[in-house]
Amino acid sequence: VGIEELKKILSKPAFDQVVLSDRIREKNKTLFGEDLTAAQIVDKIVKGIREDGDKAVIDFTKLIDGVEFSAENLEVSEAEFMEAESLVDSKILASIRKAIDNVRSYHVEQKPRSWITYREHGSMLGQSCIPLDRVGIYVPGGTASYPSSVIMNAVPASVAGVKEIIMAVPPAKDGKVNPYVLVAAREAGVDRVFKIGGAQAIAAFAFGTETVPRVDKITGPGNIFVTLAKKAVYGHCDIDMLAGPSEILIIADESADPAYIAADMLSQAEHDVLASSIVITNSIDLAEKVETEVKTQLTALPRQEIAAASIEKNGLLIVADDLMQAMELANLSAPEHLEILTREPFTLLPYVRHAGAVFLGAYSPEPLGDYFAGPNHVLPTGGTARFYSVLNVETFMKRTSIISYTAPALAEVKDDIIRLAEAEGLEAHANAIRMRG
Ligand code: HSO
Ligand code: ZN
Repeated sequence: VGIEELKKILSKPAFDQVVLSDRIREKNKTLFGEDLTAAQIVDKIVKGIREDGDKAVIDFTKLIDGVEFSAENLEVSEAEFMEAESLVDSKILASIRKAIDNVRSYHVEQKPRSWITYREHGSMLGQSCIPLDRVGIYVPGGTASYPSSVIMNAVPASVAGVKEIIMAVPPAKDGKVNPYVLVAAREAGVDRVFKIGGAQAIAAFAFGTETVPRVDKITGPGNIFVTLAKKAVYGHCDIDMLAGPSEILIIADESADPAYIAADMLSQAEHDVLASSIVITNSIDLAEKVETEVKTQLTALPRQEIAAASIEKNGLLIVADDLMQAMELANLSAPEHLEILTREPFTLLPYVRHAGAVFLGAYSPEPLGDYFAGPNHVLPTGGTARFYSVLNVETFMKRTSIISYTAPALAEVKDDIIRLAEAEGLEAHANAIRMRG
């Protein structure tokens, strides 16, 4: 395709239309007794939970997850945590702990400081950074139940100093939760875990129920129902971002190893059929080698079916005129993950305008960031890196202004303020100033 066409393809938002697969649509038709759009389903769930609290949570959990809970066992009990601990492999637990240490020490660097400046006549101005009281972390279930995502949400919240971190995760058919998810939650500082999935969890977080306390902010990835529910409750509480399927964009020149590129593409592709993996290179030779490598490596993957479908639908190999054009196209796409596999990757870094996270050089593959290096893996997708940031400590804090003037400091500025108040026709404002001086 031509360059203009390509630009259009790359800059198209990834989730401006919701297309449910036939399988999901059929399933929902049976569940709800009518053919509803994703937004209508979410609306029904959010309204139900806002009005009926626990009762609606229990009913929807039975309907959607096929699990019958009473209000008492919506929350993961101490016994369940202990069972989870007994099930986990000690080596994996040790790796979880190392990952938490790395993520914690990276995020400690981000912590904003409250500040105060002293002005003339002894007046002061400042800003205090205050952690949120309570946040709710959503962790998806099914094949995407990731202990690493628990860490990536809980650790920055704990570094921020959030008073209470609660979490929701959908129960499996047997009413249980992945033991690694539970252990990671404990290790990373989560206070309470609820076995609630999808839009139900988001609504319970936003409005509170008899069992689930209302939160101030909801973070964490989820499927389209979770994302639409976050959009629906925004304003009742805050949310981190609207997240879509995972993406990687790799800029490579002829010095890059095609096997590394193929492996990194497939590491995204195996997440989801909707995940996208794009390579932009200035070398036709490399592009051809990558294509062959992807085919070879695919055959050995346990999640081959998902990865192959993702590559087939959303994989792109682009040959650009040069690396600067590659960079321009990458910025248009604003990918979640940008890998730069060129001879001198740092020379391109200043041109990166829109990307969730940048991985430089052959030895910084994306899974290093997914699990271990320390930076967060909750990143903006679908082109929203144009305006969203990676999840960070400030996601869990807010800022408050501090103002303290003395009599001489106010006297010096009173005429200006009175003039501005009068210009706005706000006499009471002007009086509040006049009275003091
Ligand atoms: N690449 C995913 C995060 C993840 N990978 C979790 C493995 N586990 C989205 O950034
Ligand atoms: Zn990943």
